[in-house]
Amino acid sequence: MENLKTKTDLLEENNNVDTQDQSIQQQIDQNVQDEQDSNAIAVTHHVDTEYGASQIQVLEGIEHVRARPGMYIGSTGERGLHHLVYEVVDNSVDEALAGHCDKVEVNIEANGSISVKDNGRGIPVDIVPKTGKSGLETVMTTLGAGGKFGGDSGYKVSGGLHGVGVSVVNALSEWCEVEVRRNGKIYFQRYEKGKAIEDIKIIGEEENGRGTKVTFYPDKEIMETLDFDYDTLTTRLREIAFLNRGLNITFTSYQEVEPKQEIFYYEGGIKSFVAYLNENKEPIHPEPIYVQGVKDNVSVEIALQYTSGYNEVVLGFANNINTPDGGTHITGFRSTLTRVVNDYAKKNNLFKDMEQNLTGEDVREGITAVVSVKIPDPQFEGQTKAKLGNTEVRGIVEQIFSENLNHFLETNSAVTKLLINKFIDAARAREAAKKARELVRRKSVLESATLPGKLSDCSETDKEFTEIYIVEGDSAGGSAKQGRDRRFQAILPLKGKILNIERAREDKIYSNNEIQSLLIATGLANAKDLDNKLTEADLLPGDEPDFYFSKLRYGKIIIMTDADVDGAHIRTLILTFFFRFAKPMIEKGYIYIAQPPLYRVEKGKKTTYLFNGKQLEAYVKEHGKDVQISRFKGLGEMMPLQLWDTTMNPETRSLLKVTIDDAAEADRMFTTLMGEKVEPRRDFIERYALEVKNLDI
Ligand code: 0RA
Repeated sequence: MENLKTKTDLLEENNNVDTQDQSIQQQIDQNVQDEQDSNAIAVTHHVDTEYGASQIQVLEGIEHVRARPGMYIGSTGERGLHHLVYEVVDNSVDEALAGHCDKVEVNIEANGSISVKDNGRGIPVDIVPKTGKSGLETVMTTLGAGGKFGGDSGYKVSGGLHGVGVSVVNALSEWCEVEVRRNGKIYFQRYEKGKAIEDIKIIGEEENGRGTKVTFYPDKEIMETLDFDYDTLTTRLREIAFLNRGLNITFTSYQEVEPKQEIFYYEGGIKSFVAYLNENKEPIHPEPIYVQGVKDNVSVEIALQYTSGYNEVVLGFANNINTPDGGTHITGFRSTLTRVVNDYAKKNNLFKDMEQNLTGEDVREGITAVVSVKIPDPQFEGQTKAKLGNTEVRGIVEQIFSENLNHFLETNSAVTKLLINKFIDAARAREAAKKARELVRRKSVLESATLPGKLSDCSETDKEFTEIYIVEGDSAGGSAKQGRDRRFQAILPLKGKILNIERAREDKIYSNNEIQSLLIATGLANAKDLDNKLTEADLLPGDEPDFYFSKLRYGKIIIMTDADVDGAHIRTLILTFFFRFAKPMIEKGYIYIAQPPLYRVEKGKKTTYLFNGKQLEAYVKEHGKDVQISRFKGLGEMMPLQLWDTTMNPETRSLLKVTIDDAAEADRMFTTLMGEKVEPRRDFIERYALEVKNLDI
């Protein structure tokens, strides 16, 4: 056993993995709540005393944010950095939702700061009796004041990561400046590390001027990185514009030689969102179906459009915040869709020889939908707070959606017929798929003693320690087999290019040999889940969260393909399979990508392995022209020991963990790379061909 890695070794080795501690999330919310409560109490106690007392409380709050930033913004890494921007933007979006603003400008300034400017009413500047300070200073320096203070918007989106308020951004900024246009004047105040360094002052006049501009420069003593990612911000700002019809968001980066700018404005709102998500798919009816209504202060908007494909994309939002784990709005949407379609089809005798009702899965085949609700007091539940919990929302969504959907079906008979036929097809395919799946399962039960012939299993059975390498082809399989540590590493070679999931229906997929090997070897064939493709969103409170994973045979599934275009293609095919058919595997962090080197360079007696052209260029620059370079054509070409040293040895390798940061973007990417249309794929590949960049899904 001496060489077998200890549990902690194996767990600690994911050095370059961006993991998010989910339990922290609950602490954050509790903490923000506590801070708000303690502020509220302090303020009440000191109503009539002087300024000083509440000032102390305020400072304590800010010091706490600076001492424990992770508790407020989740992390101080890239993710946390971007949440600072969202927090500030959300304040402007709140103002827009209240109907007072229709334009937001976000800039990455040349000096690396971020500015967010809106044309709303401007943060009030008069003295707040409770704090003895201006409204502006109160909002900027008191934890939780943003939400409690003023504002008559029906909905407080107050998104950001946790709706922590702009004072948290201020506290985590080296400096922050706010300009308010109000009462014909321009007010200004500057803060450093969360504290005002001067009184609010008037710096000019502007007749009819209105709005707020917040500029902040994150504190490098606290944040691990200050590099804002243009694409990340673009994606989120575009999403906000889709979710708030008519809102104009301009995003400009002045950090480039030529300023880079995007303007997001969608008259169609989430209808445009659905059209955008379907851009590279083949819609089977021209316009997305759009439904909207308000009941008991809950606003519901739904847009959906069916495509010729087989995947389901249903994105849920509550107050502009994505709910990847679903919740009551999504439950209401799904149950209504299934019920209304079945009722309609029965009433109009469209079922012909069908014996059973259509299932939820049948009526969601090929659907792209966005369900967006806005409610006064959203409750986010679950480990990652990614699920909407408000029970009243389900009934409201059901009522608004069923009336409108029924009306649509009754007044659009051509589209309706097309859809019902698609659903009936889906039901037939489902039956066929069930048989194919059962076959795989039976195979896995019958042959469990003899796992797929080409699997080289490991001897350890505790999956805390074990990992399976999925490799391409027999020769790579051979090298890996010899290079591995057979105690905890298993090897499964797949033959060439597995079936493209994106373009095949389920029954085909499950009868494919390579897919069957993959399912049986990993133990996924026995996951309960395969029957209904449950995702975590469907788990009920109290459900055993890891029932899906209990049959897995390994703790890590590592995709190891050649470091070339073909290898990238095969990797994408395998990832597509997991993304479409076993998404929880990705969500729970079971899937990894191995990083084999592309070059070996020798200088004198020293051998170095390099992973891409950039590294090679840098190496050659540093070590002159008298180095020997050899390029690996494939894994099969590497000596087993080389493969172990560079790619498989937990002590020295670097693995990439596959994550899904943005479900919508991930879906678009898979469609682009693997879908029906050739042209968008070519565009994508040409665009990224030169940037040897890991697809960060
Ligand atoms: C509270 C009250 C009022 C406006 C705002 C807050 C406000 C905050 C932010 C943050 C960014 N942009 C904003 N715009 C407005 C208005 C009260 C009134 O004028 O009656």
